Amino acid sequence: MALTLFAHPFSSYSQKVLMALRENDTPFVYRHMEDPGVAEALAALWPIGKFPVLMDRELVVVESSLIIEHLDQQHPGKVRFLPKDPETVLEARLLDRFFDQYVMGEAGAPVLEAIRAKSDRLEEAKERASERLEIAYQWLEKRLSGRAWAAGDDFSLADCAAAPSLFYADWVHPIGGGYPWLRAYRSRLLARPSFSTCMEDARKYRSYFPLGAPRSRLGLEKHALARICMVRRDFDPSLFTPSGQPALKARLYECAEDGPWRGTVEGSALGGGSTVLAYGTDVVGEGPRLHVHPYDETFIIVAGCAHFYVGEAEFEAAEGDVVFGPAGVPHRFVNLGPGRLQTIDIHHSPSWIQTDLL
Ligand SMILES: N[C@@H](CCC(=O)N[C@@H](CS)C(=O)NCC(=O)O)C(=O)O
Repeated sequence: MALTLFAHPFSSYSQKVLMALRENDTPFVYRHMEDPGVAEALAALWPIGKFPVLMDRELVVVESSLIIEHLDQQHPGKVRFLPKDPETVLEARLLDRFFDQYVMGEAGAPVLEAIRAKSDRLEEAKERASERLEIAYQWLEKRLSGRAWAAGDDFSLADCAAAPSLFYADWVHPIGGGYPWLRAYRSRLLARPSFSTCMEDARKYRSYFPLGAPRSRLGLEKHALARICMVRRDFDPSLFTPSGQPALKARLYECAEDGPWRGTVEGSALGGGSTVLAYGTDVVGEGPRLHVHPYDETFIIVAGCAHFYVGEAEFEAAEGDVVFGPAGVPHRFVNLGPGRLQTIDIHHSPSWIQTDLL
């Protein structure tokens, strides 16, 4: 294959180029920066050591914007990244520079500060980033008003730069409700399949983000929707015969202790049909092993953020979310961080029955 890309799924500049490759289904070999020997191979090609780097047969192409221009010239597809008209091409380049330097660059500054060995200016760096991003958002709001894409009428290089920049900048300094055009533009980019694939591939590296990846806004919106749509059904108590079982109480965990809390109350202890587990961990990346139950399970995320693997499905769940694991479907979850994950897990069974698979 002619093209090889040195990249990492969590890297914004890698995502910019991956988006362009995926827009045109351009075939390429992915050299993941965490695979053995890949960082060394990259350093031999490009002593600066930054990625992405594209190899087109013998030619080494560096810098994300130039890689996209190279693809546009040498491997054109249905989506053209550089507009034909000379005025619009300058607009595309301006917006590409703007997103790289004044959005991604500013958002990246506190991130770099946080990962410095002796980070003593993090608060200052965060404040500075917020001030500068606010100025960038104001400019972009005017610029994007009435537009679908950043330059001209069509998707371009500028939009490839915009997607990862706005995706991450919003984590550092949220794009407020006063920027409706910018927020709508970000949502449009995030929904584009070439970028949503990047987001999915990056998801499992979210714990790398030193300032803490955000809670799922989508999750919150889904909840708000669930509350609005939820219709309670009344029933006629006179037609119902109580079972005669007594009400009982049991202790799941000692909340006077610091936590994270773990504990179990089997349904049989309360005379009920559900077993309740508390599971918590402060260790990012930690979680129960892959396992399966012969009954359904409902997980309530009480604090923090988790990545769930349920059969073929994978998703992120944050504080306030509820996840359903059907009977017989292997599942596990890990703490995505930052900080503590605390869940309450309801096993739809009077006793806890489980087989660990790994
Ligand atoms: N201007 C470069 C920036 C590339 C860049 O900063 N890449 C980051 C990853 S997103 C990197 O290589 N970081 C590792 C390092 O600096 O050693 C481009 O557009 O490609």
